[in-house]
Amino acid sequence: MQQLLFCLLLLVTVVSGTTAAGKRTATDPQRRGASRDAAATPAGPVSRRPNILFCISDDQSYAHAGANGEMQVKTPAFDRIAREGIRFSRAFCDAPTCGPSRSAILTGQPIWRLEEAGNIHSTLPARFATYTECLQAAGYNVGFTGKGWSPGRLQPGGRTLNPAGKEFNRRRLQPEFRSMANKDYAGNFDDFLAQVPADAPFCFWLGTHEPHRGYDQGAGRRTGKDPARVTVPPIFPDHERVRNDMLDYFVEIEHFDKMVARAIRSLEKAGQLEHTIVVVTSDHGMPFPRAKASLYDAGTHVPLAIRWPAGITAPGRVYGGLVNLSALAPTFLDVAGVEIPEMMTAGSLVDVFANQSTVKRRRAYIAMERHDGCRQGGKGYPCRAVRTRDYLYIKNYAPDRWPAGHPDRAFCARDIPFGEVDSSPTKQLLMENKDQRDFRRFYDLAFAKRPAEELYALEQDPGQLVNLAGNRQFERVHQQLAAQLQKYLVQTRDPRALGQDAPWDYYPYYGLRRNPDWRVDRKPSP
Ligand SMILES: [Ca+2]
Repeated sequence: MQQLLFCLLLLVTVVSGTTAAGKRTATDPQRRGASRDAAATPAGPVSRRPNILFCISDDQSYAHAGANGEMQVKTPAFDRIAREGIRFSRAFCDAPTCGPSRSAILTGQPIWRLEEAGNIHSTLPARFATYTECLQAAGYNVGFTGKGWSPGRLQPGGRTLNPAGKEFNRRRLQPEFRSMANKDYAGNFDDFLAQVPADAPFCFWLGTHEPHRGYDQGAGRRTGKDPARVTVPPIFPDHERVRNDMLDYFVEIEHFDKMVARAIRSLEKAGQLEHTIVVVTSDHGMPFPRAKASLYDAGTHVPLAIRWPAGITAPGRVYGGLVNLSALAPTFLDVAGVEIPEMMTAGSLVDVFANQSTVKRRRAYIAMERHDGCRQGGKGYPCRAVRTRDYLYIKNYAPDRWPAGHPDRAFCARDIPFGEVDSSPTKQLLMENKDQRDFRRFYDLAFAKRPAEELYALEQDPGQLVNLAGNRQFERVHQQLAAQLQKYLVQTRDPRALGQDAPWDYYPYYGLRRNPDWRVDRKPSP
């Protein structure tokens, strides 16, 4: 009875714009330095703070989930969370690269505010608060399995524990295909649940290594999928090898979804499902050319579904506002009634849960600095983008550099050409056939240098193939978006937009180095 009363109370307070702790929600996605109530007190003894199960796949584009329209990917768990919660149709990562995207999720800040953490194979400095630490300090039991904050090194940033929480990775299994990790993610979640003290709320990060490459070639066909039925994005040639590459990627997404399904069953068995916010998403888009490690939708538009019976009004909705994944950190703190640190510039989504959106989320912002080490001297590919419902505007700060990495593998730490793009049958197909008429266009889309500004009109060009920057018909939109992007970057203190020294080209690189001669340049003395 007490629980029922609390659920009702929570619903009322969420709808009226306050949390269980009586604190106003932080619903402005672009707020900066907004004053906050100091009330960090968790809800009282009769109240029940929700648990959080955060499920994140590694490299999955928006389109590739059943509920988002791809019928050949079987994702019943994602579909259920969407059906019984909210499906976000315009959610974007903050950066299309594992480490920086995860750092933004944990800290609730865009990557240009995170110093070293703006690069992959780097560190997350301890001075940046994470939602996991804040929840732990407020009495939550916090853990993770699989891929948490990664890849990088903790020690240079002054940390000893993975920012995703205490590690639970002891249980192993024999995966369906060799390319998959042998971690029993759902079993590890069970181990975590078993040690949560009775009545303590918990926060768990279930991060799979799938569908990150490599793949078991032919896995898609072997599970009965039909290459002829694949929807080939317009950024790739419609070719058998591409279709099969995509099927193999689908199989790995299904592995992730099966783990989510098992974790949900565990919550049900423990009687915790109704008290748990379940989030299912990915760190960024598919590991294919012109996707991962690019600011185009294929690299940045991600699946996102959130289920929370006690706090989501009118479940089964689709929310079409523009959302960055960095909004999750302040959201988790908000629902737990924990104070949101001043430095978290992203805004909470609690008003979306209440179906009383007071904030018009018209823009998402995306950025990249150094992804892999694939240019001479450790140079990255600095770029920023603003995505609206109708347009994508990109600013490339160093258009003289190779966006997908240098063609000469001698300049790549991993010793591969175009090192931003993971090796794959699709990449290989483009490189092998670059001199053929039918392939050249796709090769250039993936690997050629790009102009300083790009503008795409999504209604007529959802694949983002025709750059309209410089087209007089779109001059006004172009200027507006460029000004909006610049304004936001200045407000959130991006060194690049402020014309200050941008440090990312000179931070250490802790990734794999197959090429012994590759190194990061020393920062020139002022
Ligand atoms: Ca990733």
